[in-house]
Amino acid sequence: MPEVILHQYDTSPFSEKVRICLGVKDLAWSAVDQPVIMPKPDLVPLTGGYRRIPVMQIGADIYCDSQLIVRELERRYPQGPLYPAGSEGLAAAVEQWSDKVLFPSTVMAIFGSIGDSVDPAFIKDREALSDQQFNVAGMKAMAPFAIAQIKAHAALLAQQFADGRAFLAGAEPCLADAAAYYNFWFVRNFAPGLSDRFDDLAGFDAWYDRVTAIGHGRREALTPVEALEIAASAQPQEVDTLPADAELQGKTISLAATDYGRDPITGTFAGSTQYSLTVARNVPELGLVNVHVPRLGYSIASL
Ligand SMILES: N[C@@H](CCC(=O)N[C@@H](CS)C(=O)NCC(=O)O)C(=O)O
Repeated sequence: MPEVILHQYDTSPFSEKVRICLGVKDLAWSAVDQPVIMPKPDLVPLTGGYRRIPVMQIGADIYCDSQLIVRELERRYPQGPLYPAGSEGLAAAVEQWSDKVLFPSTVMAIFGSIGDSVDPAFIKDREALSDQQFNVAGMKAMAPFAIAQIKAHAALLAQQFADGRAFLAGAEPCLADAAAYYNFWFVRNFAPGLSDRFDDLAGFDAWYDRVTAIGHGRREALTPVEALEIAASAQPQEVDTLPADAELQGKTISLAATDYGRDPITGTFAGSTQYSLTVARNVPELGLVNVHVPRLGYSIASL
């Protein structure tokens, strides 16, 4: 059975980023399909409150946020580098740009265009997730602007292909490609014809097709119950702590995303790296699990 378990759903754009990275590494993995809206009774016991998708599970280690998931994939499975030598920081910076700058335009363009035909339960869920920032009427008004923004972002990427390279950082695909790609994948699949092909941006469509062709690695299916059983029968990996965080060791803390979906994860501080923060949680039905979040974009509070 594959070690890597991805809690996801097929229509999730951040999951698509991770699925392409699994393809770059040609990894075997199990997909646990989770609900698209709350409640998520088979996810929240693992994460301790975090509800967003995707979440990666390896045994009793739970990795929240695609940003940390891809970093952990790289640490454990270095083949098919996601952070290629000489472009490590650049790949991560392109990811930040895509997640934080391009993604909001993508959401606005898609839901401003198709919002009226979307299940009202989904709209209500996303309004709550975003503290009412997700607003279909507002997005409708902004959709033409958002579409123009998406095209202007695509033009930035297209500049990279002027020298004939196949992928953003060179001849091989990396995180930059997966991260830049998923926004266009989201538009293309959910509001086709809107702003998804750019024949006039030399090299862009051919790049998009090359990233699609990478695929998702070797995917199997796992039930949520099986995933919980795997967590219950495993022990978390040992984690180190950065010297700067030593005073937090053993303290009760809470970690939370700072943008949306800010449900806190409370537990005992268990470790940190330059990129991540970890809490240990003792869950009645699972035993000890370690929940990891990225440092970037997450707050930490001592309780
Ligand atoms: N920064 C997070 C963002 C994740 C995110 O916004 N995921 C969307 C789905 S693609 C989500 O969780 N939506 C609400 C939900 O599924 O409950 C990440 O990179 O994983």
